[in-house]
Amino acid sequence: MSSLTRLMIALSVGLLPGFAMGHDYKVGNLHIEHPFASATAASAMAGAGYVSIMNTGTEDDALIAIEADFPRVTMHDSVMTDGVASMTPMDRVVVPAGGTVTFAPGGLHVMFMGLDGDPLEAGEKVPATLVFEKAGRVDVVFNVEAADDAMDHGTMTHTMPATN
Ligand SMILES: [Cu+2]
Repeated sequence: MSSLTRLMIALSVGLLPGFAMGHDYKVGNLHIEHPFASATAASAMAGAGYVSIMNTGTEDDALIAIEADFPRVTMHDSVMTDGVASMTPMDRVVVPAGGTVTFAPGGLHVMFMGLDGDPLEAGEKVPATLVFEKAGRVDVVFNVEAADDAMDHGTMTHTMPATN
């Protein structure tokens, strides 16, 4: 999908009521704070996205899927073993009652896979849908931000072409 198409989708999403109030979202008892993705190298095959989800309810919920316009979108956890980082695919990420789950560099992250020559660029908006077991679906926008080089899991681990 071209940057222009993404931009047009972002603009139309921006017209929805509530969007201009701030970069956070609500569905049921879940508050979704500041979804963002790291800008990637031009040759990157995948990018990493991050978000914080707070559950103010009295029942656990779980994030079970993230949909976006990429060949594949998955959730990963990063585990450091003897100084070597490896990624574990996650089918569901529990958002405990009264708790907060934070996707952040070095830990849980969303992977936008199959960029293939169309990198994530700072300032770009990536529309996505978060799917929760109980609360259901909510449309969000991941803001692409300049990568923090020291912590850039996106560039460090997701550029191996053979892993597509
Ligand atoms: Cu990953």
